[in-house]
Amino acid sequence: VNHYKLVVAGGGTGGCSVAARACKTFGQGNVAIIEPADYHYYQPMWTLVGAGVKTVDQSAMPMERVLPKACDHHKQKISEFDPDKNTVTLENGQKLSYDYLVVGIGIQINLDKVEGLVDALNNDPTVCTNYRREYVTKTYPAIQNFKGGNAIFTFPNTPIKCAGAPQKIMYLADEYWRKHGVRDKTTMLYNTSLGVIFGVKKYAERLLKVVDRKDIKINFKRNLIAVDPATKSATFQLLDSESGETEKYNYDFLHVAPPMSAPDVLKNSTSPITDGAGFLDVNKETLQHKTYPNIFGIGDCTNVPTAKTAAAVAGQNKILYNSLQQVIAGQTPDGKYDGYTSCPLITGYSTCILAEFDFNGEPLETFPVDQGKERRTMYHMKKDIMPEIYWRMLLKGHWSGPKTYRKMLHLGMSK
Ligand code: FAD
Ligand code: UQ1
Repeated sequence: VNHYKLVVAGGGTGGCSVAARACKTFGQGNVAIIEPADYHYYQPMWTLVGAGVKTVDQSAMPMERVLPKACDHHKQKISEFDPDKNTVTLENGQKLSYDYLVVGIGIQINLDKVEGLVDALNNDPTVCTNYRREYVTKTYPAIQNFKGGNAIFTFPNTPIKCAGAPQKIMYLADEYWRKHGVRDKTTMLYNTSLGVIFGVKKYAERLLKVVDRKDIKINFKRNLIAVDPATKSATFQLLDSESGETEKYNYDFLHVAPPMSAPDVLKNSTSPITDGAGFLDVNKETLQHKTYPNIFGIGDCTNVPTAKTAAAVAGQNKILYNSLQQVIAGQTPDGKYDGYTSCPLITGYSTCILAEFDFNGEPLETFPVDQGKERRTMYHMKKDIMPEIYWRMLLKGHWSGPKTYRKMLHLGMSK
């Protein structure tokens, strides 16, 4: 059994940002990072990849280039957590033991939970999803080849990462189809499992205006349960119907936001480390595990009750690292994560509503302007500036969100 002072599970946004901080102080050979993937993807770019603004290669970096040099990289998947023995088992059977464990293994995408979806994604060029590397490159050709008819965009009946992404691609497609003369031959539908367009009232009100202006029809409480590429039909469960009624729609274009869940490996831990829904059970303010004080969690795999985004990881990584240092020093963590998260709601090829909010769904805006307005500046921030902040600062452990800037820009008057 190899022993490490710190094991970091996952080399995604959260894992990298914490490992980068830890490697500086723990030194060579004391930190292991366990990550099976060949590439690290900047997933927030995938909306723009789907819209033909960026290429998928621009969102990719070889994993070796983003993981801190001073950590030992195990290119493996974790197959089991054993929190009582302080070990993790890798897929090759090797066990690693740790003093401290940080879990950042993301959220699991369950394509197989929608009947026929995998078949449709593999064989029907009009069905796409920006949520997966292997399918995000289908979206733009599908938009370009669309000649009118029914275009349907879905939102699943589960927690998802970046809850704005299912509608951003819809606004981009609308603009594309208007420019290319097919929009007047098109019915656009947003079929969402939710009862609202967005969870924060201020931005929901503005988005309803966007949908109205673009003549998109929203059907609330519709959950995609089956896709049949042979008949080009999509079946939705009516979530308000007690008798389990369904509705069938013909599609000529279908963008799916697939169902997601906590990773199975967390639920299969030898002793429970998750909450009832299967997400890692951590204190939402300190990110320390509720029953194992030497375990910490970051990002999409935790039950921190905020929108699951890279922006939230930015708000969390420094707080997690401080908690870890306090525990090592024998102190009680006193961090107070406020739930900061952000969703750049792209509403077209040059506009964006920059939603930023906290645990209470209260806006927590960085700039001293009304960010609920569609703005060109915010579009450029999202397209050109955020990737730089991500690769150069967040993954290197130098970005803990815009809080300092928010305070400065609001002359100290903001939370
Ligand atoms: P991830 O970055 O997904 O990393 C998880 C890592 O764990 C992966 O590298 C994976 O290979 C690894 N892993 C999984 N299982 C195991 C295992 N068993 N053992 C070891 N390693 C494992 N966020 C924003 O802030 N703004 C946006 O505009 C935005 N848009 C988005 C658009 C799309 C289409 C998508 C898909 C996401 C978007 N996001 C956005 C969300 C953002 O990408 C995620 O919230 C963020 O990457 C979460 O970081 P994480 O570290 O929790 O998980
Ligand atoms: C952010 O910090 C972040 O993480 C790097 C994102 O993920 C890509 C974001 O989308 C946003 C909006 C932020 C917040 C940063 C600023 C400057 C408002």
